[in-house]
Amino acid sequence: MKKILVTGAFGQIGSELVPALQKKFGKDQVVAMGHKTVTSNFDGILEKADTRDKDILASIIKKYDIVDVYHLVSLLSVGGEKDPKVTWDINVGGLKNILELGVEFGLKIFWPSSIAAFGSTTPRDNTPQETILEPTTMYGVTKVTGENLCRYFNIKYGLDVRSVRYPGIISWKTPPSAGTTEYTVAMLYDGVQGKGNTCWLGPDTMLPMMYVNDAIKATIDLMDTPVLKIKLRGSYNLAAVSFTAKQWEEAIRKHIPDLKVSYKPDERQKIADSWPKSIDDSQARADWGWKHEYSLEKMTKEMVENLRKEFSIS
Ligand code: VAH
Repeated sequence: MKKILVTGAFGQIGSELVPALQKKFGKDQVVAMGHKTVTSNFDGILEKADTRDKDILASIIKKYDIVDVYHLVSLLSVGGEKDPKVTWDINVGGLKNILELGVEFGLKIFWPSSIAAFGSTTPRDNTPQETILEPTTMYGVTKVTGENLCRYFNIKYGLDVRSVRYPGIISWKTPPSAGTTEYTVAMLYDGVQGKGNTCWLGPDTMLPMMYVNDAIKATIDLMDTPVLKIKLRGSYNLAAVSFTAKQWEEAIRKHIPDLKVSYKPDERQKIADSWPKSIDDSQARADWGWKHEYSLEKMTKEMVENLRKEFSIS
């Protein structure tokens, strides 16, 4: 049986990817690697390590005879601006360690890029697969660098590394972080708890978004795709739904009629304005059959229902 390593296993994506992989392959086939944030009651194989320590990563890969790696560790748009040097060290240094170990141990690797790889010179509507990549955040710079590293390691060493450019991912199981697109989760959490919400982006801000279930499906589907179908070794554009902050508010209000939202754009507005409004992901759909399942309405219904249970609100 294959042993799978998930780094960044306790972040927004990892905390849902690990259970999905455990369900598919069995708990004893998945190693969850965390660093500072580790869920106390985690049920599975747990390792704590810093992605910048290549020797520790190598020891984990040897200890469990790892075959597949989902390398999710990353500082995001807002956190990444607080200390750009650390962001580079973690996001690029960590990825380079994993790619080098991938060559050494013959690993198959998944690594997420992001719409943050695009910048204000990128066409914002139906952003094409091949386009201008001039990001204005260190997070975005590390994603463009990472895409080039993945492509180089595939060309130079034949490393089987696969990647998608995640849009804003929306989930309910982890509380909202301060990320640019997390205004969505923050509005939902406040609404379900009957609190007023102050949205840090303007009401007309449109961004490409995706429910976490779709993101997990795309991630596992890409790793399961026969290698001959993978035509792109930088990172595939990936999309589901695009909506404005006002449309998000209105979708939530269908379930929470007394939702109160005020709009007070902050420094994150500049980041959002440098990202696309919508994405052309036709190559992912053509090469490996990508298809999203969650509409804006379907995701808000599912999230409100789950958060009401989570907060014991009828
Ligand atoms: C952020 N949620 O806002 C992340 C995401 C595309 C944005 O990577 O930084």
